[in-house]
Amino acid sequence: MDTPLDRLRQEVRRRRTFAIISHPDAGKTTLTEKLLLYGGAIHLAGSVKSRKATRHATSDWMELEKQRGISITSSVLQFDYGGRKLNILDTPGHQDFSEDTYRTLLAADSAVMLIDAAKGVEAQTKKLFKVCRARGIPIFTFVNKLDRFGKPPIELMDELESVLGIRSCPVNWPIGMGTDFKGVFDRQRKVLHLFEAVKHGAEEASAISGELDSPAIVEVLGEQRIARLRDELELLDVAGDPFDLSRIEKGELTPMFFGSAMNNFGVRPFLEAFLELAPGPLPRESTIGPVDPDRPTFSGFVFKIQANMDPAHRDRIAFLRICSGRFAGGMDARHVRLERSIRLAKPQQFMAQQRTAVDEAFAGDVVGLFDPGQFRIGDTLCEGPPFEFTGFPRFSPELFARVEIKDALKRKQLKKGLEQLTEEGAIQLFKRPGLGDVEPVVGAVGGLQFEVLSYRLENEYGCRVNLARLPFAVARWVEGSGFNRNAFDDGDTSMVVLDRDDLPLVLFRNEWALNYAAQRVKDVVFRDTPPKGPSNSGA
Ligand SMILES: Nc1nc2c(ncn2[C@@H]2O[C@H](COP(=O)(O)OP(=O)(O)OP(=O)(O)O)[C@@H](O)[C@H]2O)c(=O)[nH]1
Ligand SMILES: [Mg+2]
Repeated sequence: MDTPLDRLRQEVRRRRTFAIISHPDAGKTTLTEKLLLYGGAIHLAGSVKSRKATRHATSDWMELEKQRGISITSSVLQFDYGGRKLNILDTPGHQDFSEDTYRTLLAADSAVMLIDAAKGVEAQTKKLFKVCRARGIPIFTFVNKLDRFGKPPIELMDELESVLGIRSCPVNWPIGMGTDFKGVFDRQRKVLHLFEAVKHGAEEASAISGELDSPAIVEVLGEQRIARLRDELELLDVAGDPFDLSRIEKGELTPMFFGSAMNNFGVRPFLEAFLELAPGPLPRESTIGPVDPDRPTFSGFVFKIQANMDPAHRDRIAFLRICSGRFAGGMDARHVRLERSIRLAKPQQFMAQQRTAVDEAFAGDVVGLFDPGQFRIGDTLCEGPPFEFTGFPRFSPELFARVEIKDALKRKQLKKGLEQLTEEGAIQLFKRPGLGDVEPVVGAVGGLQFEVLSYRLENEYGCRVNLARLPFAVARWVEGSGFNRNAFDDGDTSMVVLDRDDLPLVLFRNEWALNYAAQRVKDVVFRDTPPKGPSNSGA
């Protein structure tokens, strides 16, 4: 009979947790939607931006995402496919939302990097690739939008090497592009998949598969195309890197796929190969060394907090990546930062906005926990002696605005809205010393975050605000006996604010102003992250 440890190992082994990353607009949300379609998790795929507003992509659930047709916040989607349990993390590409993307990447064991065939490797893709490479996780490349005319596949392989410094190994190879994109050739199985378009890509595309010389294939493609394909394949065999799983696992070689997410072309071949090649849950670094997923005691970390996902519930959800063991509903776990034990309700499984309670979850899974305000990004939960997961990226805000309320009667809603939305981590909330909750200051890394904040304050809390931009660009926490608030608070070159733990910070106009101030005062230490308080606060 299976012991609990055997069962844990089996469950862990069948999990695949991955993030989809790229520059804006390459098609992450569209591909995610199609993976759900092929995985049987949805029966009709929605689209990111459809004027007829038929059905929206599942992972762009937020009102503002639907309106703008862009992803603003990362989405968690779970489903079973072929005996595997998939946790997909669809991330936003826009750099103003990249904090969320960076944190979400910590929850993934591999990444699917999308490349727009016409645009090649773009700026934001480059940054995200570096983060994945630094973690040493395998990166799978999906070249998208082959239904449009783009760069030749060989050129894209070169670009991966010259821009990202990674060698690639095409697992499949496209036949034609643009309106002439006919299908992909599976180099390992030596089988061709030819596509037939389905209306708007809402349903699965049908495909005929066969060997290169099968009469049905020759009839559709013609001798000439087949001859060209044979030449290209020969060239790849000689010039390309051989398939090498150990190099893929180390992130030294990227398996490459081609397709059109919009038309569902190449999605199934990708999904099937990906599930074969992608690693299961990997160990995570912590204060007690790497934590193995098979470790029998439960542990995990919070990498994301989201308020008001479901308008009917108006609650907050903390997303937990389980790093080891089994999570059962009703269990007690140690909340390491708060130094106490808490009871965990049933874990919630997510399909973007929709949730279902499950009785248990295992290492590798991403689950949601109700958050009455007790979680922060970076928090560790564990059974047994306390330890903390490490390596959380911290961000220092560079843009600041004063929050001015338009209707003074809504002050209560504003306070609640600001507290809850800033807990999500994308916006930091500061108070002015002595002013309490009046005219608080918010800080962010990306300007669009302010737009999202004011939209959500109005939409989710019924509170209209004006965000008056302040002329500061650098925030430093200050410590030391030499710190004199008044000397820094002229409201012009610098300004003093307090963070959520009432620790003082000085906002400066620029680095120069900071350096100038630093030279003139003694016994003051300036830090770009909070000096004490919760470690790994993340925000
Ligand atoms: N022609 C073509 N268009 C596509 C394809 N895949 C996606 N698109 C379109 O490209 C646009 C962007 O797609 P999204 O899926 O929102 O891209 P994204 O990478 O999620 O974008 P962000 O989340 O905002 O970073 C949409 O208009 C899609 O319909 C494709 O295979 N072919
Ligand atoms: Mg998206």
